[in-house]
Amino acid sequence: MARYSAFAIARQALNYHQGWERAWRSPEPRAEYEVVIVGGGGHGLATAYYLAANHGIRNVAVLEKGWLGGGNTGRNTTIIRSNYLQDPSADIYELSRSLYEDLSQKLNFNIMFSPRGVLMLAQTEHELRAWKRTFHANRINGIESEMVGPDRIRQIAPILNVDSPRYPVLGGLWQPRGGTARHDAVAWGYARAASDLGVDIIQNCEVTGIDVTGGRVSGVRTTRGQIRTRKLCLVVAGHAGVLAQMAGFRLPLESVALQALVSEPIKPCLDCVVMANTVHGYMSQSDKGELVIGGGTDGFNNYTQRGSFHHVEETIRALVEMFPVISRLKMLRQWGGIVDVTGDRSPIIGRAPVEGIYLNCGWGTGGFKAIPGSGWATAGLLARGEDPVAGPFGLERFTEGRMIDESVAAAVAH
Ligand code: FAD
Ligand code: PYC
Repeated sequence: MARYSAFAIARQALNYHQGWERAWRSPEPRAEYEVVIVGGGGHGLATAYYLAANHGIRNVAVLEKGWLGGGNTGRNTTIIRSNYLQDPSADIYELSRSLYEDLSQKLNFNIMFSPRGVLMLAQTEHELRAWKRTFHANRINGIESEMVGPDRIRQIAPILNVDSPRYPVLGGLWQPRGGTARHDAVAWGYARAASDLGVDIIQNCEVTGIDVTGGRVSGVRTTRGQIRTRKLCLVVAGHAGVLAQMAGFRLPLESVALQALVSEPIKPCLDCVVMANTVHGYMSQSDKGELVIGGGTDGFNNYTQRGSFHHVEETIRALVEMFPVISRLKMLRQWGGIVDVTGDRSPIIGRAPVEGIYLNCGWGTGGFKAIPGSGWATAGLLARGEDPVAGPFGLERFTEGRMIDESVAAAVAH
């Protein structure tokens, strides 16, 4: 595939940009693959890319029922940070964050990684203690984060109402190399690079059944025919339970809608990400000037990809309290995604109860930041049968009682 560069843009400009080739191939599905990945979101595509790039396994298909990134990957608010509490989480989220640093160069695709800093506010004594504990855990795990007081917070985010009468800001956990990236570019960048290495990316291909023969996976049935495989990786986020049911097992997950909204675009006024978990809302500003706003999950399980109205009201009320200057802004659009939430708010990466089936799911409200690290670890698991980073996240932790409790770090109420 031709390399993207400033010279390529100049060359194409001479030809009115008529000569660009398609970013990834669109092949017909073959009858059999060494590895089939279901789900063309960030995690599925990154897994396919690292299988090819790190392990030389290229006989791989990614099957996506809609379009790439049309699930949660293209619907999230793009916060990237690694300030988690538990050691296994520190390993995977910091691996991920560090891979984001030069991902644009590695993939030759501008994913617009912007390490603008993420600030998580403490507005109660309890929250302050929780963030201090996380800060110390971060230090032990070599993750750069900092406890900051109200004066420093005034400098970091001048439009923030630090002296808010209901919940004054007492401090915060600041991760200076956290930030954002362009979500769909992450999916497209991995897709293009994986396709270039020989991975078949097949859109509009819904998996409707999973064939299990003698306790082992033998293939999938899809809207574009049957495909044989002995290694099947399910990476379908909110639909993980549906796919598990096709293979005859259940997962400890709940699927709920999480929603976000953006305001009309305004001039730059906020150059970091701020999360206010006590009042419950978070906000950043996109390069286009829109304020990107998110709140909590719906209180009931559903597959609507919309989210309920009362959450919009609650979230806006919280953010107007914290950022009074936004009170007159108009909302531009609102949407939702179906997130797959586990009991300990940590993901599942590991083998399924059916031989040959592997799982990457349970990222819940926080998996965008994890895409590179998760793809790296899942590819290792598929290629070698085990992976040091993926290891602790196996399904067996729920029966062995080895929870990886990240209910505070998950940051979004559910
Ligand atoms: P997805 O991107 O959902 O991909 C799964 C794919 O599987 C979909 O494209 C779907 O179409 C496909 N699929 C489903 N069933 C089938 C089938 N039968 N056959 C074929 N394909 C199928 N995380 C953060 O880290 N930071 C944030 O700021 C953040 N904000 C969020 C805000 C919102 C509103 C939402 C909804 C989520 C947010 N998240 C955030 C979470 C993050 O978006 C997800 O954890 C992550 O994108 C999951 O990626 P994925 O590849 O696993 O799933
Ligand atoms: O995981 O940081 C996060 C997050 C913020 C909003 C949704 N998820």
